[in-house]
Amino acid sequence: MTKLLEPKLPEAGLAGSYINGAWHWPESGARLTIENPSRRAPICEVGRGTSTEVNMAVDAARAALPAWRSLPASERGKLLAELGRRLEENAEEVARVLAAESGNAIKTQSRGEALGAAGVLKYYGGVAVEQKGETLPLGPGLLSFSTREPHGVVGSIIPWNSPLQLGAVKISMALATGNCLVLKPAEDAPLAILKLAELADGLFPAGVFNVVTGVGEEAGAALVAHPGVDKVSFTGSSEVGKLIGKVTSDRIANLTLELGGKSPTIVFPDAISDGRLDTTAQQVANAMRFMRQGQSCTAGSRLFVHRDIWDELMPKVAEKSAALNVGDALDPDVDMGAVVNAERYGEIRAFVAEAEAEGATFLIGETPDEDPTGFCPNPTILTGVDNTWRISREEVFGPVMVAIPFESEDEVIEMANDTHYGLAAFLFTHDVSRITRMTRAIDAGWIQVNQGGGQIPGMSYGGTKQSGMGSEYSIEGALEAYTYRKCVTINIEAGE
Ligand code: TXE
Repeated sequence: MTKLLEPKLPEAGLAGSYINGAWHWPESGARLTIENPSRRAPICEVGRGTSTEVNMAVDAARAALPAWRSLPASERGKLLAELGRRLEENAEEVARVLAAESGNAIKTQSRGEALGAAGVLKYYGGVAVEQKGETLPLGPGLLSFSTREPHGVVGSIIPWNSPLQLGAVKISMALATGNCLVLKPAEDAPLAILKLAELADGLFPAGVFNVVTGVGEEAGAALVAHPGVDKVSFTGSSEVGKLIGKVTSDRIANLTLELGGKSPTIVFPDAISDGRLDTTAQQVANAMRFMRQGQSCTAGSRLFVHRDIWDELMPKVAEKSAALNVGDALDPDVDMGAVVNAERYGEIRAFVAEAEAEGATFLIGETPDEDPTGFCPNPTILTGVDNTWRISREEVFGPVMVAIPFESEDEVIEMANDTHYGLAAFLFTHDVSRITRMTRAIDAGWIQVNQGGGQIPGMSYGGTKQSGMGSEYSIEGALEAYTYRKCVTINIEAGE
């Protein structure tokens, strides 16, 4: 067996809350145990912050706001880019912590996530200067212009599936646009964010960037409800997103939501002709995010394959997916690690068991073991499934793909859109007219054609329907969601 890599824990950051430029243990003394899902073993404890820590962090952010928003955007950008540089330099160390807490394999996921997060910080560092306004041609006596103003204090809540990447996006978008931030990472995976806070320590003025660790119903709910939080940005489940929407609408606080998905992957016959079978099958497996245990909001978890190529394509997709080496996320040879905790593992198990009982057939995989040594289910592809079954409609958030044959374009469009989600879609065809028709017809914020890649800085990424509102990863998204337009009209001839 290969030697497992060991993570170096965030030393200063174990207190959990980073408030006003200092580490802080919760006054209540309450702690959260962070576990390694690949080994079902505790890693360490962090503070379990509550409204007390949230209040302190929001106060610190409010105090830091006037000076921070007045800094030239290029100065704010420089600091973000420097954080990106520090993260890049320490990427291996941060990636190990990330793999340990999230279960995402170091080899295929966590290293890439650390470098990707650094790229996001550097991108926003560069484009921060693009916070431009407009002028209005109102005639010679009037000067009218608009500026883009930060909302003020942003409260961001992130999940555990890509904590570092999502954290980097929230930090960048808020800080680049002149907002101060209180970030609450997920209770299952706060450690990589604490490593990032360690790297940021002393870089930003105290109070500009704060982290409060804790559970959703306590620290998370307190942050969303705090009257000193002008904007909330949330990535997580649709259920919690709806709850947050009710709270923020009560006090008309600005809200960005990035929620779940049940994304379709659609493969037409020409996608496997002319020697393309192998690469298309690989990209279909990539789109499913098997290497991230399917724990990605964009996962192409509903595979629609044209009936004419079903017999040729499906064994190849099965072969590519089953070839992944499943195991401990810190094993340098492992491709696919563990799902995040016992609860998620249990839910995935229940989804698969239910589909099996309804008559689904396993092309690969099985109902996960009841009591495994690590929460590492195998890649699973189910056939003989209907698009109306629960497994085809709800977000399983595990390595489970359903595959359904189709015959016509109209039929597959109807099935693909028959969901309350609208986040991503993957289309495999080389027919330009079909690409144009299909991309127009499919309800999704992001459609990839002939590939199953990940988000890149600069793209405007976000969903429609119940997948959320607002977009992230681009300067346009940051300006729309993290600033408001202030219009100023000056009568320059008044009194003359
Ligand atoms: O998410 P939650 P969970 C989906 C996916 C997954 C399901 C449940 O289907 O199986 O959600 O995951 C904080 N007020 N996604 O339960 O609860 C919580 O502390 C304020 C898709 O882990 O939404 C954490 O920081 N905050 C998604 C964050 O919300 C609250 C990624 C996410 O946790 C809160 C994750 C409350 N009342 C899950 N309750 C995606 N879009 O990628 C919880 N939180």
